Order: sequence, then structure tokens, then C-alpha cells
Amino acid sequence: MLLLHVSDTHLGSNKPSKTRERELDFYEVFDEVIDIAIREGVDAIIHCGDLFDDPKPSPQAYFYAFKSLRRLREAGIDFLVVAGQHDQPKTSALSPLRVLEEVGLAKVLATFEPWTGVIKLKGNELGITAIPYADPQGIQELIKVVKRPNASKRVVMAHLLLKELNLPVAHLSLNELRIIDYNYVALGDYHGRYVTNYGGIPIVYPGSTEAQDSLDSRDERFVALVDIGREGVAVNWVKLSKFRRWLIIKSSTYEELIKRLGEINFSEFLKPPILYAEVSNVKSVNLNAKRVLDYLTKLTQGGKISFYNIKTPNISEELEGPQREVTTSVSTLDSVVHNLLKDPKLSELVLSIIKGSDDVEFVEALINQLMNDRELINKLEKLVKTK
Ligand SMILES: [Mn+2]
Repeated sequence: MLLLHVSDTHLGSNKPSKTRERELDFYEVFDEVIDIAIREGVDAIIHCGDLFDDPKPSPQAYFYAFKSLRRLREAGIDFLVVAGQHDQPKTSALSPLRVLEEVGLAKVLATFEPWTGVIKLKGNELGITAIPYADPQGIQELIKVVKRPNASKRVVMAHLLLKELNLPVAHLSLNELRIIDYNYVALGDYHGRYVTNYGGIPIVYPGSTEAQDSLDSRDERFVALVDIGREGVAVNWVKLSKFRRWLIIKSSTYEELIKRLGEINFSEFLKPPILYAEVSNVKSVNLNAKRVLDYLTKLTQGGKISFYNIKTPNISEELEGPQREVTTSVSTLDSVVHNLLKDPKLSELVLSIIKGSDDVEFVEALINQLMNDRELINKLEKLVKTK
């Protein structure tokens, strides 16, 4: 019995850039999972929740889910799924997973209540205990009614956080899950890859297929190919290649950031990566922000990076772009000076001095002086008015 274990595909997400291009990434890597299932000739895909990113998926999220799952059905491979919190509507509305089931593209084992039963896959029986997402209190009640399936091959499929992950929130420990006598425990909810075992039973989180934020970003992503035979169970990892990579850079200055970016070989990326950087040592309004912005614009226009977010914690500013569908908090030199001085005549005068100067340090000193010295501004204002 060959199963492909996947979870947290979050179809419909477009984080972090909120662009159409980014949304397509999530569909593409899901389609790659389907390719792997067909290539490996698995008996079923077991999806452990958060198939969709939103319990009310958009038409395009349904469109791409249908397209991929139809290919799987045509290859005669079942798609078994339990609901994660993202697949669960908050009200009494229908789970989007039920739509997939109605059109014959998925077997939904559990949306709110656990389920135990036996599924026939290409003539072989697989016993499954399916546990959908529940909050940490609710799961204690749900787990009480869980029974062991009556079949010789048995797996658990659940969407929950194990206490063993040592995260601030957790649902159950492996002890509380009571998993004696199963061959494999397939899990979802945790977006990282995590493998352990419990009395010889593999306990596996394959992790999400795309990253929704920088913490979730990794250079490698996998799905688990699970072979349950008479002799035991073997887990083989299949690498995914279609997800977008992230560049995470911590530098102390803007100059260092530009230097580091200059050293990167962008041709090694299948898709232009997402850049997240933190520049720790920016203490005041810094003219190099403009230089960095120009450099990043050049990189995005040249197709080297797809999106950037540069944080400067000391002055709590953020450069984000490219400015397509996202809002941005980039402060240009002109707006900084206008906001600082208020008087249009005075700010024009100061701007003409700044722009006429090649001495970056002098200009920075001037701006910082103006920012910290009300008196000076008053004097300058008087000067402008007497002219
Ligand atoms: Mn998730």
C-alpha cells in the first residue's frame, strides 16, 4: 500500500505579496504534488488539512483545485482529506471540502467530528482514524470517542499540534493520542517538517507546501511517500521543486545589504525569490534608503526578485514592494523634509541645499539636526519669511 502524505497546501493564499503571481505559486506546487502521486503510482493521497486557505475559497481557488484533482481522479488515485481550521467555516456553512466531495474529487473523512472506518483503495483495505481540527479544549472531548479501525493496515490522519513540538500552543501529546497498533501517523497543522516515532510507529508532519511568512520559509520542501507492507512501513521523502524560495538577509547597514545582494547568484532560483531583510543599524532618516529602493526596483524590474520587505527596527520603518497591489510605507526624501518643516518655501529651500550636495554625511547631519532642533527650524522659518 503506497500513500502520499501531504498537508497545509493553503490553496488561495497569496501571502505575503498579495499578488496574482504569488497566488499561482500555491496552485503550482499543489499540482506538482499531483504529478508526484501519479508518477509514483500511489494508492491514495492522504491530505491532513488546510487544503484551502479560506473556508470560503475564491472561484480561482476552486478552479485550480478542481483542475489538479481531476487529473488525479483520471489516474484512478483517491484523494482522502481531513479538515484543518482553514477548511472549517465559522458558522453553520458548508466546508469547501464538501464541494470537492460532491463533484467526486475527494473523500472527506472528517470535517468537525472524528471518524474511524475502512476505505478500499484499488482492492486493498486501509483502516483510518481521521481527526479534524478542534481547539485544544475541544480535542480532549473528541479524542475520547476515537476507535481503532478494523483492518490489518491502519493509519491516523489528524490536524493538530503535538505537545512534543514544544510550541506555545499544543493539542495533545503522543500518549494522549493513544496510537498503539497503527502503522503510520499522518499529521498536519505544523508547517515545518517534523518526524519522530512512538514505539516504532512513524509520526510525521511533512510541513506546508509553500511558505506564508518568512518564519515558514525553507530552502527544501517535501512530501512523504509512505509504503505500508507486510514487513513494516517505509517513509521516503520526495522533494518539491516548484515552491518559491525566500532570501532572508540580516545586515547592519543599507550598504551591507546592497553588497550582500550583489553577491547572490540569482540564476540558481527557478522563480525570482521573495526578499526579506532586516537592517539593524539604521538610527535615523537615512539617504541610503533611496539608494536601496532604487537598487531593489532594479532587481524587481530585472526579474531577479519578486517581492521585497526591508525592515529597519530602530526607526520602525518598512520598505515594501514592488508597489503593485500592496500598500507601502516608503518615505521619500521630499516627503520627509516636507513633513518635518511644514512650511513649503522652507522645505524647498532645504531640499535644494540637500539635492545640490554630493556629501551624504553632510546631508544626513543636516536632516538629523533639523529633526532634533525645533529652534533651528524656527530661525530658518523667520529667515525665509524676511527674504
Ligand atoms: Mn496550516
